Amino acid sequence: MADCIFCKIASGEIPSGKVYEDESVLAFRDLEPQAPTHVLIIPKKHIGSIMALTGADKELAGHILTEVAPAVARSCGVDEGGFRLVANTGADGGQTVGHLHFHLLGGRSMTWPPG
Ligand code: IU
Repeated sequence: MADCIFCKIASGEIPSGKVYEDESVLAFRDLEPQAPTHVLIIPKKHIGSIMALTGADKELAGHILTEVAPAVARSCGVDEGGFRLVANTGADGGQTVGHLHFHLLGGRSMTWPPG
């Protein structure tokens, strides 16, 4: 999508602190980290949020959950200590960028409930 900043990051038009990339997914360091490890995992194709996922995205969504997130956790060294994977969705969910992204946060103890 032309005016989507995460589409521009996915295409390389805007540089990012890349930690993982394959043909359909990019993971990069959040610009305002909320934990020692704070990585955003995004599909390269524009999907607005979890609510915009369709049946055609099952393989992509499964790939992110079963392969990419664990690989990023391992490469960042938070797989054994644990981490949080969260997709803020919509206004009440705190989503500020309208391109699906999973926050992978680790390197410190998380609290619950979130704010
Ligand atoms: P949210 O769940 O939509 O609020 O998360 C958006 C995140 O994207 C937030 O943590 C920002 O710090 C982060 N981010 C970024 O890393 N690089 C950017 O260019 C922009 C936002 I815009």
